[in-house]
Amino acid sequence: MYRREFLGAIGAAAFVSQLGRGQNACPAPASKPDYTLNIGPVTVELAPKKIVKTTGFNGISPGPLLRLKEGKPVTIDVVNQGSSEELVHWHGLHIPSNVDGSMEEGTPMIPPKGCLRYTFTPTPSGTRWYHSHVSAMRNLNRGTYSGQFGLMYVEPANDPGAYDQEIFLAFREWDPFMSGGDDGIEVAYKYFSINAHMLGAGEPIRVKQGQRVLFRILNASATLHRRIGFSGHSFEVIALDGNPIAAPKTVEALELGPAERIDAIVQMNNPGVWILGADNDRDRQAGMGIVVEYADQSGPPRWIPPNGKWDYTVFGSSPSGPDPEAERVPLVIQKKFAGSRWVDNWTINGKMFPKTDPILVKAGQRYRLVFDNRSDEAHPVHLHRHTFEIRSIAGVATSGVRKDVVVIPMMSKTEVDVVANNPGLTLFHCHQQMHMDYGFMTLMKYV
Ligand SMILES: [Cu+2]
Repeated sequence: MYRREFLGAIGAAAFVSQLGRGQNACPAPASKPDYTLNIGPVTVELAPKKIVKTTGFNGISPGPLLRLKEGKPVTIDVVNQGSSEELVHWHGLHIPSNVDGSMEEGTPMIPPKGCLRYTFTPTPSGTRWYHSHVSAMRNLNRGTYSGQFGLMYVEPANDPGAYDQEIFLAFREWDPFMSGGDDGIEVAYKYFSINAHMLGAGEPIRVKQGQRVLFRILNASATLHRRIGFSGHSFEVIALDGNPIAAPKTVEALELGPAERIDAIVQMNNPGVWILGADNDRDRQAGMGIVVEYADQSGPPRWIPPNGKWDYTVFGSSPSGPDPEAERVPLVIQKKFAGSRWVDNWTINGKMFPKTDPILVKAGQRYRLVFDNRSDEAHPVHLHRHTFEIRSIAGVATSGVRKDVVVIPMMSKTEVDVVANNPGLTLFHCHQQMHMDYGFMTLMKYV
């Protein structure tokens, strides 16, 4: 059995094939890939006797760190050893629709025992990640509920690298289950970790006084927002969603919605044994923390809750000069109660995906997406294949903060500018898996 699908696109090609028995790589084209990701069952030992079974990449979860170079084409073979259709989304890259990893944009699905070769040129540089982009609905073994995710870093051509250590941290919940009742159903989790270990179960981060340590932090949650602190220390935030900010700012607490990333440098200037972790006591005590140990220090790790309110606008600057010419695109977000003991539905301008109206754009034009969040929840909304700039949050104007996910606060308006500079179908959705699956999604279409 052999099937080919070449979808024309400049600089990229997606290639699907059926695997014969015993094959473990895309059989053609004959060239070797730079990376291979095998989708299959994994067992994660978060701590002694805290064992999770899920689906992951290459026998582990999180999957391997992918280090790519900006502008250098890469070939990644994804082999699906699982039992259902899959695909991988390369989150935060400006790449063509047919390799972006979203069925709604036209990326081919990988059938069970099939393989897909993704070839693309990574850009822009920065902290990215990759994850399954299938709809899960009420199956909590699918999509971002599963262990199919990993960190990806796109190295810039010139990295100033003013740090002594670089550490990647993925905050993550495990073993999801449905919880709730009469006022709707939500997802709860049994275990919590940073990377693949619960607090105290893995190796500590070992530092020396005077070091500058760069943390590249991902909220890999399917559904939960996260507030993070590092006892006795503060974070000098240098990038949001991998995109450098003009003037780094120092804060005690970081907050990330699902899929957001923060790069921050910590000056190791307070010798001791400390906890970096979730501010939420219950979640941290259930595993979401990591010990940071200075050389020649010992004793039980200490936790001190962080102070301060997270606010994107402190990382931006006041807009100066006239507002750029941009067409306004109103997007009203509402929750629709779907019945007790059922999952809430979500609408954009009154419609659920796939019935939502597409956002129509012309190449080269600037658009101001006006999110009017009329619900009592904050939403981490994500635009594929583009980077946007935050222009205002709840009435506070800002500029210079470029992201691919923005948490839109409840009952308020958030504005972002996007330049339509990457033609092709582009998915827009809430990154809260249950919101996305139940309506909160639409397409941006170039006309
Ligand atoms: Cu949402």
